[in-house]
Amino acid sequence: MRHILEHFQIRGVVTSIELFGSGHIHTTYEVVTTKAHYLLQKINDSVFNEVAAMMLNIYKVTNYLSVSFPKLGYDNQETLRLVETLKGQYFVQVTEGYFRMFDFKSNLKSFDIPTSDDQVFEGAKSYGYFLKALGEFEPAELAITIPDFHNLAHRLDQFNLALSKLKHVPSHEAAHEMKMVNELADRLLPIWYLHSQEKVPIRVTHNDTKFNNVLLDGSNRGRCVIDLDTVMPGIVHYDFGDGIRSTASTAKEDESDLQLVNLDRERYHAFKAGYMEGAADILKDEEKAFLSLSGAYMAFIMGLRFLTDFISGNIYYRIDYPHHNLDRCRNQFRLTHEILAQRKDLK
Ligand code: GN1
Ligand code: MG
Repeated sequence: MRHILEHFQIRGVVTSIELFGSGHIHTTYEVVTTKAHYLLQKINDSVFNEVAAMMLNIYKVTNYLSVSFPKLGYDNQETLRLVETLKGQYFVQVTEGYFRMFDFKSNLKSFDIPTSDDQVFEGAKSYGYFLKALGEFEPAELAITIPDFHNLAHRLDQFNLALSKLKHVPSHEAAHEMKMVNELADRLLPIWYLHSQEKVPIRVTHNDTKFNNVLLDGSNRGRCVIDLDTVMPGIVHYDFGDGIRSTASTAKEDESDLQLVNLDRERYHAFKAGYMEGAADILKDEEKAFLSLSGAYMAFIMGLRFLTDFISGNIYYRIDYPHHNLDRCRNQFRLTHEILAQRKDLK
């Protein structure tokens, strides 16, 4: 690690390097020096094949936001700052892989599950500001870091391909979940058509708006949206929906006791109110019309990806035990059903 850190323009002498966070994709370390505090990440380049293009996206977006937040008067919204390498670049490739660094925001914190409606409102507001502050940024200027990321038709193809490679489907431990796929897909594909048929504006979206990707300060005010790897062209439903599935569930994403997994209406409304405070004035009526379904769309797409990974031998997501992806899938399918069942009231 120390030899990797030598590539970056860091201040002070390194005093500790520790594993950090709960992401499923990269490996993150907290680095403390005698003068500063950083995050070091080993980039997962089998998930993000085009590391240079991804880093250029992040560079462009953080630069843009550092101008547009103050311009819009959002003085308490911050963005990430990449640490340059000695050669003036934003990542290094060494024998161990690709690495990048960010300033560590020591005064801010993330939460895997929110602890109050107020936190949800605040986090959602930052996500709303994020969408709005990038409202004039041309989506086509960003590289597509993961093609078809939230394309449900494509995720179904990937699932069916994995399914076709299995020998004994009826007796498979995920047989019940496999049967649920087609029915849920029929109900949720209309969200994908909003994008593919351009029925709503294509915007710069974050695409991974889990609650733990927004940092809050000590008074629980939303301050900084992080994890910019998948910022690329998308529709607002991806961000709103991923926010709902991760903040308005009564349990964490991998809770295996499904009785505990429900939709928390108060949290739903807190997220919606916060997001609208941040972004409502740029959203069109045709976008707003489908927001209540978007949480179910994102929960379903995540469940489907967890299921596909499970039946493919757990090659994508980091897992802590053999059935982790199956538990995540069951949890997300249950949440999908909950949101669909309550959809009319949510509207
Ligand atoms: C991954 O980066 P991280 O761990 O926040 C995944 C998201 C999923 C999420 C599920 C690049 O996000 O799409 O929603 O896990 N990111 C990628 O927790 O696949
Ligand atoms: Mg991520």
